Amino acid sequence: MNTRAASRRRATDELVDRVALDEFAAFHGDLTLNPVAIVMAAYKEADCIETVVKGMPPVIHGLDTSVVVVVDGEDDGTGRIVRDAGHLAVIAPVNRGQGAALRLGYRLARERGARYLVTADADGQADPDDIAAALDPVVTGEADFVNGSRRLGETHGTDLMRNVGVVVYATLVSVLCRTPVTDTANPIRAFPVALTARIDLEEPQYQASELLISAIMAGCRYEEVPVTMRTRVTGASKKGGNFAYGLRYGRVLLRTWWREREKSRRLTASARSAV
Ligand SMILES: Nc1nc2c(ncn2[C@@H]2O[C@H](COP(=O)(O)OP(=O)(O)OP(=O)(O)O)[C@@H](O)[C@H]2O)c(=O)[nH]1
Ligand SMILES: [Mg+2]
Repeated sequence: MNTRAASRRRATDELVDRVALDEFAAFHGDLTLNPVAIVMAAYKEADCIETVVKGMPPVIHGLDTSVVVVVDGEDDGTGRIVRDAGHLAVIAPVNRGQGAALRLGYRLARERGARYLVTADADGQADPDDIAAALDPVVTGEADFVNGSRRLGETHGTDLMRNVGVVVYATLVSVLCRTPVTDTANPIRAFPVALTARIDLEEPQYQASELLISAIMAGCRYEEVPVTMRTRVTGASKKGGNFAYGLRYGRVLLRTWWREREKSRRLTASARSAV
C-alpha cells in the first residue's frame, strides 16, 4: 500500500474507532475495566456468543476480569446478546476484520485502565480453562508474551491441510524470528496491555502472525502453554477456504517479518551513526 493510501486508511480507521468508542461510552458509561481484559473479536457469532462470554473466568489469579467483545458491521445482534449477558460490547459501524476489531479492543483496554490482556475467539474454539495458565507467566513477570499452542496441547481439528499449515507456519516463524514457536495462529494469548502501545499493528484481518512476530522482534520474552483447540460447533469461518486462508496468512506473516526487520536495521544504523 502506498503512503497516501495508508494514511487514508488510518484516518478512516480512527473515525470508525471514535464512533465505536463514543457508542461504548454512551452505553456502558465511564467504567474502568478490571485488571484483566479478555478481548474477543466477533462477527456474526450470534449462535454461540452467549455461551462463550458466560464461560469466561470472572477472576484469574485473584484478578477480576472484564470480558470485552468487539463486533463490527454486525446485523445479527451479536453485540446485543453480549450486553444482555452483562458483558461489554464495542460495536463498530462497519466491518473491517478481526485485526481491526482486536486493535480497537486493545485501545479500549489501554484507555480504560486494564493491566493485562488475554485474547480468545468468540466462536468457542478456545477453551476458557486454558486462559489462567496463559496469563500466569505474564503476571509473575516471567514472560512478556504468551501464546497458546495446540501442538503442545491438543487439537480436535481433523482438517489435514490446516494441521499441516500450523506446522509449516510455525517452522517458518521459528526460523525467521530465531525463536521456537509451535503454533502461530492460536486464539489464546496473554500479555501486558502496555505492549500494544509499543508495537505496530496494521493488519485488518489476518492479525495473529503480525501480533506474534512484532512482539518477538520487539524483544518480548516469549513462552507457550499447551491448550486445547476445539472445533466450531456453530457459524462459519470468516477466513475463507484453506487455500485462500493459507495464502493470505502467509503474506501477512512475511510482510510483518520484513517490516520489523527493516525497522530494526534502521534503528541499528541510526544508533551506529550516533556514536
Ligand atoms: N469483529 C470481527 N470479528 C471477526 C471478523 N472476522 C473474524 N472475526 C472473529 O474472529 C474470530 C476468529 O475468526 P474465524 O473466522 O473463526 O477464523 P479462525 O479461527 O482464524 O479460523 P478457522 O479455523 O477457520 O475458524 C471469531 O471470533 C470471529 O467471529 C471481523 O471481520 N470482525
Ligand atoms: Mg475460528
